[in-house]
Amino acid sequence: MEDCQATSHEVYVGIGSNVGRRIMYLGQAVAALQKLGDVKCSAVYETTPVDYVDQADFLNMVVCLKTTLSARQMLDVLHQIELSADRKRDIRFGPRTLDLDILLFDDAYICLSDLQIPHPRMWQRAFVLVPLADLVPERRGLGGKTIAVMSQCFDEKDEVRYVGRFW
Ligand code: PH2
Ligand code: MG
Ligand code: MG
Repeated sequence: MEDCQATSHEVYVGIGSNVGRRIMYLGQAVAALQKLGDVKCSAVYETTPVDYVDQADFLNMVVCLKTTLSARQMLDVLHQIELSADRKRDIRFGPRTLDLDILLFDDAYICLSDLQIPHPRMWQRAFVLVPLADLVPERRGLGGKTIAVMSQCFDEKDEVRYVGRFW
């Protein structure tokens, strides 16, 4: 018999907001992702900005989504969700109502001009690895260490403060 089931993918999406009602924007993103498939959410953390430091603190979290969308389709959908939160693209690494980044897509390695998976900066970012460790502490990352171990290897300047579980 022909197999008509579309392949399901496991996608990890990093979510951040540091403009306006941050928790509301995170909630909008979770609701939009829930329409695409089953989701599991990390806790929410308040984090000190990195890369571009002269901006407000972020709320960050990570969502695991099971979906039949391709990585390219996911990227397009994430852009649409950002746009619906009135996201502006002006300063690189600067303030944003909502930022949705594909961190991991199954075990895929993708290197295109506009889509790199795993996310190239995720391994240096406590605001990604700490919430990711809520969902997949034993998964191994760059260099073979577990996400749980990597998430504990940051200085105090990479501040990540637990806020709570909302979803
Ligand atoms: N996102 C950035 C740049 N800096 N800092 C924190 N703490 N959290 C973020 O989500 C973040 C950032 C660009 O995407
Ligand atoms: Mg980002
Ligand atoms: Mg982004």
